[in-house]
Amino acid sequence: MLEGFDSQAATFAADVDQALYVNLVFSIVLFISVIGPMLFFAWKYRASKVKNEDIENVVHHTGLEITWTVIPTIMMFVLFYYGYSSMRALRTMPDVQTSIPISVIGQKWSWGYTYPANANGYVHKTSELYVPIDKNIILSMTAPINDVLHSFFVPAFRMKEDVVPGRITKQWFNSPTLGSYDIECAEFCGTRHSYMLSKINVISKADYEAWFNSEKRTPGAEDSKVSKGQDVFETNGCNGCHSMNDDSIIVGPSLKGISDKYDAQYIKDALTKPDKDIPEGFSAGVMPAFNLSDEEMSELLKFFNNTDKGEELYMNNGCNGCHSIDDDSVLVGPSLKNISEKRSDTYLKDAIKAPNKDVPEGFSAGIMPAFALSDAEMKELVKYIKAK
Ligand code: HEC
Ligand code: HEC
Ligand SMILES: [Cu+2]
Repeated sequence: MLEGFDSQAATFAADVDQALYVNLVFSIVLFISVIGPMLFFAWKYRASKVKNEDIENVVHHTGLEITWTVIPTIMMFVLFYYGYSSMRALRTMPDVQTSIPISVIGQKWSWGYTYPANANGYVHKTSELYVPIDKNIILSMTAPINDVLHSFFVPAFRMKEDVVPGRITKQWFNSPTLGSYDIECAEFCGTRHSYMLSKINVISKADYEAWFNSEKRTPGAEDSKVSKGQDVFETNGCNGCHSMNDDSIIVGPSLKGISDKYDAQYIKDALTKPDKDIPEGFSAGVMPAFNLSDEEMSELLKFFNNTDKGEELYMNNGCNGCHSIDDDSVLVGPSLKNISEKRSDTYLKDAIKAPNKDVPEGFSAGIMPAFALSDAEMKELVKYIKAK
């Protein structure tokens, strides 16, 4: 079921519903007044009841003709009034000064939102839309030039507008009810069309302001445990086509463990020239080219080279009690910062499994305990140490 559909969650939703109901009632009245008499006369003058000599040629009936012209005409004008006035409410943009402008990108197969810069110059980008209650919001929507048509549809707001490559379409709204409302794509746009979903979260003004002036990823987030790289991944819609958590194929191949398979250059090329190397079983021309900034690229690579697991192992096994990793200070054991420049993977693994084998100069054996980790854990731990 659509979330919040019953709540008429935008100021103009009631107008749109009223136009719909007037339309529905008039349609039923007109349908019955045409089909009803037709059925009645078809029955009354059925072939077995009428003799040829009884048939009269009626030429004219002024009263009847005026009635069936004037009444439907008035009804059509009433319909026009409701349709036009609700459309005007949707199409008349509010004053920009008193509104929040937000850009919307619709692309195969995800939605992305970019907010104005806050006082510190920080620009929020999200994959769900966050707006304050009782505030006019103006959406400027577009799709990348090499993409296809989409349509931004919010059923609970009774609002829908096309999103067109290379053109900016606008839609405004003001929501007087807190809540979370579904956004769908209402223009068939290919394989993952029905998964092109997002949400509008209407939150209190205070929550919005607090978030807007912060660098937090989402309002109310404890703090972004989510990295900048994951943001890049989601706001560019990579997650619409690539799984990161498991091996499932969405449209493109799963990118789980991608940085173990390929080097940074290969990944960069895969983004800028997606049709250069095509992995087996996939076809060219599906993945659009992306032009990320150097910073975004390096955050993305960090995200692919995910070291969360390793960091957890490092902390939980108490390595941090004896080794610094962010600077060169010596705690009990040597600092592990930049250790990958000095030591091979095998050396590091041995040093953790059998610490007394090779003892670095200035330290003594018998202090570091041996750790029995599984191969997978060892791999994650070494990856984390090496990334530092
Ligand atoms: C419209 C769907 C789509 C989107 C969006 C998309 N990709 Fe892809 N991606 C594909 C397909 C299909 C392939 C396989 C064919 C090819 O290489 O072009 C692919 C291939 C890749 C590869 C190479 C994988 C390999 O094993 O060789 C990488 C890396 C990649 N994508 C990363 C990304 C990133 C990062 C983003 C977001 C910035 C992204 N993709 C957005 C569909 C997509
Ligand atoms: C009780 C303190 C202590 C703990 C806990 C400890 N270490 Fe050590 N570590 C040392 C000492 C002392 C040395 C130097 C002597 C040696 O090699 O045994 C060392 C050496 C190392 C080396 C070799 C460094 C080099 O330059 O040769 C690595 C790698 C290492 N530790 C990683 C780890 C990891 C990973 C953990 C957590 C799983 C860990 N250590 C936990 C004290 C500790
Ligand atoms: Cu779409």
